Amino acid sequence: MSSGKMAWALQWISTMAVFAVSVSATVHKVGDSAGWTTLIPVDYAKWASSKQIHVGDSLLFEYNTKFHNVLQVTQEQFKSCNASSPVASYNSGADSIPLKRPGTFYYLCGFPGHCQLGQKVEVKVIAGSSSALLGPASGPGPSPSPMGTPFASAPPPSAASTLSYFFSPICLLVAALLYCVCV
Ligand SMILES: *[C@@H]1O[C@H](CO)[C@@H](O)[C@H](O)[C@H]1NC(C)=O
Ligand SMILES: [Cu+2]
Repeated sequence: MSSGKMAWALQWISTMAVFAVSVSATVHKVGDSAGWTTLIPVDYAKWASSKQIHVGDSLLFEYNTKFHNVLQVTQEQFKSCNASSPVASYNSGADSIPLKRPGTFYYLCGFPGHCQLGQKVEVKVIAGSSSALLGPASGPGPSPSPMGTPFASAPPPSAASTLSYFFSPICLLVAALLYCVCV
């Protein structure tokens, strides 16, 4: 084989390895194992404050569509549980919402009374993508006093599946395969 090809392949592999690290997007399941519900009194504010949510991550709302939906609203409407003119609405029962820019985003359930019961969540999205393979930023994270929370029994990382764990082995495998084919 030519050394040119070899160099190219190595270059490509290292590029993909960097890509694998930088393209890490975490899926944050709202409410963790409880999901998006009123059946269990989930403290969604506490849930949100326990997460580090970055641009590029996404939220996953899972719920029974007979009883719930997801409406993105403004801060004012969030405060007053006003569902009359949402910014965006979702009703698939497994809504994946990509978070494309930093800022604070407000979601509530539009079914009568549910927001008042606490089915509302305020999400702060931090600039910069999460880098699971580089540092502790999106690891298990800071766990704000687990004491006194009746429903905090779920292990912290269970709900947040980090794509980078898939990405890096897949990228490296593809790179290795291509390397074998090309050289
Ligand atoms: C809800 O929001 C709409 C649109 O902003 C507004 O017209 C309405 O008065 C609000 N309702 C309440 C009860 O605040
Ligand atoms: Cu609801």
